[in-house]
Amino acid sequence: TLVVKQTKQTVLDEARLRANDSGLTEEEVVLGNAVSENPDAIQQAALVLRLREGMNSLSRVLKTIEKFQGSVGHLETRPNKNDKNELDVFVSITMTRQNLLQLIKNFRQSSSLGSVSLLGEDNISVKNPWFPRHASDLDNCNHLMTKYEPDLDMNHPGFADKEYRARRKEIAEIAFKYKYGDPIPHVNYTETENKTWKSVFNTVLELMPKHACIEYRRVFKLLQEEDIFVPDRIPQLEEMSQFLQRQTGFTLRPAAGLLTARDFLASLAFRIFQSTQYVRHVNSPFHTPEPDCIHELLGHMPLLADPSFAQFSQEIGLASLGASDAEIEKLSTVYWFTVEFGLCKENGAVKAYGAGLLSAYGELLHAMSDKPELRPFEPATTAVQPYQDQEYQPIYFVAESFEDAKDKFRRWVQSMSRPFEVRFNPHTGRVEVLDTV
Ligand code: HBI
Ligand code: FE
Repeated sequence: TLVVKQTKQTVLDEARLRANDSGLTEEEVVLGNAVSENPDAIQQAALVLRLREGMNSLSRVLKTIEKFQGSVGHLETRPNKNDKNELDVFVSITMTRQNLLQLIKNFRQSSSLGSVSLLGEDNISVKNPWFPRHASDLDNCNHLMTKYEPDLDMNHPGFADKEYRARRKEIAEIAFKYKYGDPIPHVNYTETENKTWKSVFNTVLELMPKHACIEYRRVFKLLQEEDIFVPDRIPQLEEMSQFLQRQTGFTLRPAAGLLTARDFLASLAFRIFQSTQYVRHVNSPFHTPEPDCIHELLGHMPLLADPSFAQFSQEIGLASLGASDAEIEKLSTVYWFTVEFGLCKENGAVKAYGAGLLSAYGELLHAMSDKPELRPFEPATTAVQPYQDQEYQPIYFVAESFEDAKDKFRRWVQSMSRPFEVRFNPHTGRVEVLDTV
C-alpha cells in the first residue's frame, strides 16, 4: 500500500500514478481520510475519479453523491494528461460512513464509472482492511472478552473458588501457547470434571430423541459408535477435531475463553471452530455464564459434522471478514439466533439445532414450551433483534431447513456494504478477495 499523508494535489497525482502504473484507463477514487467504524458517523472523504465521458459523467457522479445525501465541499477538474478525452476529478464530500461505503460500492459496480480503489490516511483502507487470509493467521485472532470470566464476573459460580480459577487458568494457558498446526494438547480431566460432564451428557441423552433435530441425532449416534461420546469421560478436543475433519473438514483450535465476535467468526471462514477446553464449575452443571468445553462438545460439535450446517457456518465466517463493526454486530446476532439458539422445522414439528439449547436442558424445555414467541428466520429482521445472554430468550427464530436458511442468508449478505467479495479456495486454504465489478 502507498503512504498516505497527502494534500489534495498529491492525492490526485497519486491516483494518476497508480492509474499509469497499473495501466488502468478507468477512474481512480481515493478516500483520503481515516475512516471511523460507526456507520452513522459523518465523515469527510476525498475522492479522485477519472471520467471517460467528461462532463456527462461528472453530472452523473454529482447526482449519485446527492442521492447518498452527501454534500460537496470542493470540486476540481482537469483533463487527463495522457488522454484529453478523460477528465480527472477531485471531489471532497461529507456524508455518513454507511452512505460513503454504499456510494463507493455503487461507483465500483457501475460499468460506466469503472473501478474505484481506496486509501486511508492511517493506512486504514476500506478496500484492504486486515483480516486473516489463511488459517495460520488465526494465531493473531484470539482477542478475549473477559467480562464473564470467573476472575471478573461476580455471578460466575467459580468466582469465590480459588482452586477452580487456577485450574481454569492452567487449561486456558494451552490456548495462549497454541500455534497453527500444533496438535491440541491432551488435558487430564479430573474426576470432578468428568462427573460434571456425565450429568450434562445424561440429560442430553434423555431429551435429545424428542427435541433435537435429525442432523444432531445422527451425528450424536456416530460419536457414540466411535466411543468419542461416552458418559464417563470428557472427549479430548484433538480426537473431536479429527472426527470433524473426516466429516466436514472442520477442525478445532483451543480458545482461552470468550473471544470477540470478530475473531470468533473469522475462524469459521476457514472451517475452524475455536473451542474452550476448561470445564464449568461443578456446583452449576446445567448453567455456565461463559462457554466451556461441555457446551462446545455437546452443543456445537454434532452440527459442525453435518455438511449443510458446516457450510452455513463457514458462510457466516466469510461474511464477517473485513466487515464493519456494525455488520459484525448483525452477523453475531444472526449467529446467536441460529447456531446458538436456532429452531428448525422437521415433518411439521419444531426441533432444536442451536448449541445453547442442546447443551442446556433448562432453556431447551423453555424453548419447546408455549412460553416463548416463535418467528420465522428472516436474516434482515433476525439480525436486529435484541437478545438476552443472561436469561432465557423470549423469542426464537425457526428455519424451514438448513438449506433454506443458507439461501436466505446468502441473499441478505449481498446487501452488506463491503466493497469486495471473498471466496475460500479449498485447494490453497486461502481466502481470496474479489473486487466487486
Ligand atoms: N468465543 N470461545 C468462544 N466460543 C463461542 O461460542 C463464542 C465466542 N465468541 C463470540 C461468540 N461465540 C458468539 O456469541 C458471537 O458473538 C459470534
Ligand atoms: Fe456456543
